[in-house]
Amino acid sequence: MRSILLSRRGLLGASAAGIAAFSHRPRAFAASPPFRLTAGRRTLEVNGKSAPVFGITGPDGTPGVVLDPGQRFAVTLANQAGEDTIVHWHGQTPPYLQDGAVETGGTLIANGADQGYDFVARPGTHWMHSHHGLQEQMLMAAPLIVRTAEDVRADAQEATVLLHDFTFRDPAEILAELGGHGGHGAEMPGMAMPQSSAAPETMAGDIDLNDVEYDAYLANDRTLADPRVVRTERGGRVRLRLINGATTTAFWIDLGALDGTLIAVDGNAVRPLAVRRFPLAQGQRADVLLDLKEAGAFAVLAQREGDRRRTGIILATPQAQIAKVASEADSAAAAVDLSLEARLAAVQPLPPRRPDAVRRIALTGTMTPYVWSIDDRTWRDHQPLVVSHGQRVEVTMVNRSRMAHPMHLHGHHFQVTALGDTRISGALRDTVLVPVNGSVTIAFDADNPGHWLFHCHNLFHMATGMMTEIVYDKAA
Ligand SMILES: [Cu+2]
Repeated sequence: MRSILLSRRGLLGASAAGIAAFSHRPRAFAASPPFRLTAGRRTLEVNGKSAPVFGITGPDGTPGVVLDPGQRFAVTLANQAGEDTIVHWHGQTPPYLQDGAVETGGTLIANGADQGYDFVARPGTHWMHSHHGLQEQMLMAAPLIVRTAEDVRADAQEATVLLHDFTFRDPAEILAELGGHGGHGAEMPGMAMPQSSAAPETMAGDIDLNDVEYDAYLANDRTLADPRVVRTERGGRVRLRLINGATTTAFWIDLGALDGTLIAVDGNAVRPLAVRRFPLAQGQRADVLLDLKEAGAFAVLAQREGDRRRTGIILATPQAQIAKVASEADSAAAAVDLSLEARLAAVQPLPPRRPDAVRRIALTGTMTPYVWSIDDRTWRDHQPLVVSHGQRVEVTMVNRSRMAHPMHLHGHHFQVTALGDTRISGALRDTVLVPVNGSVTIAFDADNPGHWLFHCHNLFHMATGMMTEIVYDKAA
């Protein structure tokens, strides 16, 4: 098994052997030239079968990028994927033309071409993924970690875990079987679509879960049959950087025997909270501190909501025996919910201020026909949320559909200010779950002018149209 040793007190140098993917060893300071990322193709072995997938890798072949404190996001993205692409820097707050979304002014990168990016990096656990077609389903996703000076000083080994849902099938075929036509809602509203034969969605009372069936669930490209093993020190401290990069799957993170302390969500510090099992919706991140008091091997698991299937990695102290962990839990997990959200509080909340602009949107759509929308409009007929530069904006999202939607706003981090009718001073985030029959209110400062996508992070919901934009020009 390959280990993913990470820097502890900066002891591991660049030449340390065995550092494979997802290493956090500081890379050379890259003030110039820009860090080079390649969006390319690779082959993954899953369930004993090889599968062609995409990947986004740095010069040393490891996925994604880890930036040092103060380092700019100065990146040249080389497209070697064999087709057009564009990559979104999820969690970053760049000028909007560098956001990585064609719909809001970004430029598609042709195969063989490069594109440059240069902006102030926002610290935290973030990620990058294709924002073109269904490439994200084929694993065009990678971590984007920006460390703070405090992270570097902290006596903690860092381990990044990128979760994914994996299929051997062509994602376009899955979308077609769902009855969706893609292209952000090029379908005719109200047109009868065949009901999906591919995805017997899990029924849990009044709600639909898991609209796509997968062949495997991956943590750092591996299943539990052959998981990533992170060697740790006994008595050591580990900082997990968990990223849900799955396209349609929400997970329950299960720390098993370990007591965790949640310290950040979506790259933003929260008041430390003791956790053992908590939800992580598509697009969301969570940073968790673990103290390995005892020697042994400890699984960090991610179990699919409404299902027994799970994935994960193993933390193992030296010489610890690593027992096999079953790929299925004893019982199905519940649907993800707002149980964690209600307990989160930002370390640096937005300054108190009355909102200048208040908007309310309904999350709409159905499984049959498979069309997802906002205010019953797909992207093709979307109504932009127009606000003004400098405003405090509050948006209430009311879920009128039978599926939960993890809603992501590009270019901003918002504070969760109400769950239903209950006001909270919640976490700062860029992605929040809006459960069935629920509503969530968020507030943000309109401090990054441009056009910003605001969409469901279920890839197939977005592909069939569940997307709008927030728009404001620079104040004169
Ligand atoms: Cu959705």
